[in-house]
Amino acid sequence: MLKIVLATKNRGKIEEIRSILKDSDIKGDIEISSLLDYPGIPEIGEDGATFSENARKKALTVAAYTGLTACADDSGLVVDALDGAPGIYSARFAGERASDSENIKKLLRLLRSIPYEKRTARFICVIALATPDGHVNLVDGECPGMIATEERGASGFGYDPVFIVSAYGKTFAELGREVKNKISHRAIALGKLCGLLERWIL
Ligand code: ITT
Repeated sequence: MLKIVLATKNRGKIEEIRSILKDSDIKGDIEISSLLDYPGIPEIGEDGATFSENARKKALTVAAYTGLTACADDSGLVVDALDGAPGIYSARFAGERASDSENIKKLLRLLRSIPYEKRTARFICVIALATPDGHVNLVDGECPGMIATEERGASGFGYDPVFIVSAYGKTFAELGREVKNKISHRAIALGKLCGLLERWIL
């Protein structure tokens, strides 16, 4: 049994990662915990210039702290009309401790005058898997879409109520967990991670 600690306190991420891994071929071979089980761990500063640098740092720090294999997700929303913002700053777009709703409000305000066809965006997710002895593997996933003009739907977290998946014409928050977890940036990255873990464990 491989013990993996998810290097995050974000409940939205934890729920999605747990649920996707529960449906995978390696579900019987892994035991998942998260930073919610390690409340004493010091805050990890996200000072990298890319999703990959931040994911790598979070995974290595948590693997060293816990002595377990650690899996870190660094993700965010890249909006073309904003030159890639909020990008790696997605969690703190409207300020250091900003809520999801404050971040969404700022995004919609900045895009106020941008017509629908120019509101193209994508979610990016980079996942780093690190061992306590300092080895790191990186996988990634992307999901293209459009930014809505108002919030729609109640499922998910973060920017889900304003991210429209073009193929469905609905936001992630309207599509719900089951669909999101099949097509999201995180689902794609985790699919690759499972392939990697299968070769490790099985
Ligand atoms: P950890 O660093 O503890 O994992 P965090 O929330 O700070 O938690 P990130 O730095 O990776 O995580 O920022 C990711 C932000 O991007 C997240 O807070 C959301 O605002 C947004 N985001 C990422 N994936 C998303 C998704 O699937 N749906 C909606 N928003 C998402």
